[in-house]
Amino acid sequence: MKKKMLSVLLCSVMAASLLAGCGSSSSSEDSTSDGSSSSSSDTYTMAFVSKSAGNPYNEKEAEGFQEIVEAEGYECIIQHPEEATAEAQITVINSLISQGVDSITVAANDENALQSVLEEAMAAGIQVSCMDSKTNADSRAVFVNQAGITEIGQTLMDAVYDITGGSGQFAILSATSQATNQNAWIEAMQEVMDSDSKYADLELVEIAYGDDESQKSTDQTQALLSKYPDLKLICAPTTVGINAAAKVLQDEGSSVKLTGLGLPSEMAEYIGDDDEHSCPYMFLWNPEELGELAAYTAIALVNGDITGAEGETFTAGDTEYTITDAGDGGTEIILGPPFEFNEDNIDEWKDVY
Ligand code: RAM
Repeated sequence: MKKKMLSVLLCSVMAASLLAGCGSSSSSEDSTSDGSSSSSSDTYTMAFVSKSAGNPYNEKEAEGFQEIVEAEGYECIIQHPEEATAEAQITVINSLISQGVDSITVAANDENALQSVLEEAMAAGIQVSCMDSKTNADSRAVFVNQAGITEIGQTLMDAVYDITGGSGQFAILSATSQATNQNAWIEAMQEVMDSDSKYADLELVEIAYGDDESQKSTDQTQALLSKYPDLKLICAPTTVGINAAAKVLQDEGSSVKLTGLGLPSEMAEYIGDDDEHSCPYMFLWNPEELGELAAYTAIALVNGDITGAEGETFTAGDTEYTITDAGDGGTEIILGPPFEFNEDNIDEWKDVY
């Protein structure tokens, strides 16, 4: 760490002397949050800041990110903030700025609250991008998005419609109330419901927030069950929430069904289309592949291969991606469509992620 500060100081002196290349490399000994230490070298340092610690989904994103960054010969710093809050991420990002990293990829806990710290990072020459959960357009070069927002909203509403038989009460168990990705998906679900009279007999009774904490998600599930005796289904667009709800519903032998976005490795025992299982089917994408794509994106940004502008293309592994309009004044790169996990394929996937 001392050595890192020295390197930052040295870097500033060099910049003041108008020597080229200072901001584009770093020589450091950084401890990653999982305790591993990246080696000292003269190369770019790429950081990933997840939503929070203790969420296996975030760890899988980080694994994919780190694997590609290191395979491509760069240094990697992974930071999992203590809590899924903007404040916790601001602390971490401030520290990354002082360390003089070259790129920061963030899964944002809040769309707008990170703006000033990320603008500071960009002003210091750091390439800023998002994955999984975006900031506003002014606070990023580009967003690496797992799947189209409308597509996820439609997919979840189709599942709600199908599993409930098209009528009755359902609730949403989300992550935090500020989470950009969950809020966008929930809004897309509501737009789908409003756009077609076929959903008119479905009633969304409550959006509850488990804050991507297991115990809080369990408590929120129990509260929904006691508040709404006629509830037919819970839709949890968060891997932490769906896992907690699945356990409550299955342990209690509840007739309330569940769908949403879950990790196959955590949900295998709850997936099945019978009374013994709480979740007939659910969806996700591969979080490791999302991390990998985010790493390729950050690398392309620091190397100047892309700026994040609409229409630019770059290669990630064997695949060529095109940067598109994200519809919020900024741009995005989409990994692919969400994938359905059900009783026929869950055994194949539960050991994959
Ligand atoms: C949780 C997080 C993450 C989201 C997944 C589906 O792990 O909230 O941001 O993408 O669920």
